[in-house]
Amino acid sequence: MSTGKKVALITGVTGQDGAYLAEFLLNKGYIVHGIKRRSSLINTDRIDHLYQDPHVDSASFILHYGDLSDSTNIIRIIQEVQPDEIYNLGAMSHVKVSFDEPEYTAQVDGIGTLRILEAIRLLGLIKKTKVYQASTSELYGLVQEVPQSETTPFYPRSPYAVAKLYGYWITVNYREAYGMFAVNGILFNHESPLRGETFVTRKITRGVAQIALGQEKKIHLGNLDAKRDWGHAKDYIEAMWLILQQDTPEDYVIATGVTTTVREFIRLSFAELGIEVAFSGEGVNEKGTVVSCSNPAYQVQVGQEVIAIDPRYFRPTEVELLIGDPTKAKEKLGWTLKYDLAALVKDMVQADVKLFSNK
Ligand code: NDP
Ligand code: GDR
Repeated sequence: MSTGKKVALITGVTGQDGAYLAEFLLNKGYIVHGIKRRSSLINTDRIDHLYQDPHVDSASFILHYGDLSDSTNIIRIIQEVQPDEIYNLGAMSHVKVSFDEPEYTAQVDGIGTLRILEAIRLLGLIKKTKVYQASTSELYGLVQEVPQSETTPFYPRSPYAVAKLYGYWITVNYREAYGMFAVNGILFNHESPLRGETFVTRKITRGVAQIALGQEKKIHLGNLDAKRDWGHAKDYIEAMWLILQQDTPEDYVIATGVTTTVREFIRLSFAELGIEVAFSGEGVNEKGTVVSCSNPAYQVQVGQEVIAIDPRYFRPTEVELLIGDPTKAKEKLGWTLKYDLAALVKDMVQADVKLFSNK
C-alpha cells in the first residue's frame, strides 16, 4: 500500500554511517528499511534508539535479515521493499582485515554491489530505484596527484580497495549500460563517536579517555606518519542523500580538503583533555610521552609513556597520503561542512570520556 512517503533501503544499517543515515532519512519523513546480519549476539546498538515495533502498521523503520553475499536474499528484500533509493553501505570495511579475508571482502564489497544492481535490473526497477554506492578514497591508494578529485586515477593498495574498485566501476557501468540512476560517493575518512573501535581515530579517542581516567596506561598503534583527510560522519551522510536528489546521476568526492597525520590526531586528542604529549624516537622505537597535564582530575604522570608502536598494525601496502578536493560537491550539491577537525576531535574525545566515566 502506498503511503506517498519515499522509501529507502540501507545495507549496512547497523554500521556507523547506516545509523546516522537512517536517523537522517526518518527525520526527512522517509520509510526506512535496513538490512542487518544475523549474529550470535544482538548487534544493533547504534540503531536501538530508532527501533519501532514491527507489529504496528505505521512503523517507518523496518529491519530485515540479510547479507550481501546472498543474491536470493537481496532480490527478495528489494522486491518486497520496492525502494525509491538504495544506499549500499554494507561492507567488510576494515582495510587491514581485508588482507586477512581477501576473498570474503571481494564477495561482499565487490560482487555485493553487483548483486544490488542486478537485482534492480531483474526486478524491472531501473526507472524507479536510485542507487548510492559507498565508494572510498582508498581507491586512490598510491599517490598519483594531490588533492585527489573525481578525475584522479585510481591505484588501490589493499584487497578492500581492489574490491571497492570493482564496486565503483560496476556502478558506472550499470549507469551507462542501462540508464540506471547509480552513483558513487567517493568519501574520504569520516569518523564520529559511533566509529568502530578498531579504526585509528576511535582507537585513539577511546585510549585517551581510558588513560585520562586511569583505566589504561598506553595505546599501541602502527604507522603514525599516514595522513588522512578526516571529516565527521554526520556531514558525510548528508552528502550521500544530496547525491541521490540530483537530476543527473554523477559521482562526487566528499572530503574536507585538509590532511593530518595520525601523530597529530593523537596530539590533538590528548590536548582536548589538557594533556600535552611529545613524540621521540623513530620507526618501531617511536614513543609518545606525557609532558604536562593541566587537569589534576586526570590520572596521568609527567614522563608516562602513553603511545607505543606495535608492528602488527602495519599494513603490507600502505596508503600514505589522502587529501580530497570537494569543489564539485560544494558547487553542485551545495554541500557544506558543519564540523572541522577540532570539532570532530572534541566530539569523539568527550563522548569517550563520558562512556568510560560510567564504567
Ligand atoms: P562500518 O564498518 O561501521 O559498517 C559496515 C556495515 O556493513 C555494518 O552494518 C556491517 O554489519 C555491514 N556488513 C558487513 N558485512 C556485511 C555483509 N556481508 N552483508 C551485509 N552487510 C554487511 O562502516 P562505515 O559505516 O564506516 O562505512 C559505510 C560504508 O562506507 C562501507 O561500505 C565503507 O566501506 C564505506 N566507506 C567508509 C568510509 C569511512 O571513513 N567510514 C569512507 C569511505 C567509504 P555488522 O554491523 O553486522 O558488522
Ligand atoms: P583507513 O582507516 O584504513 O583509512 O580506512 P583506519 O582508521 O583503519 O587507518 C587510518 C590510518 O591509520 C594508520 N594506523 C592505524 N590504523 C588502525 N586501524 N589501527 C592502528 O592501530 C593504526 N595505527 C596507525 C593506518 O595504517 C592508516 O594509514 C577507513 C575505513 O573506514 C575504510 O572503510 C574507508 O574506505 C576509508 O577509511 C576511507
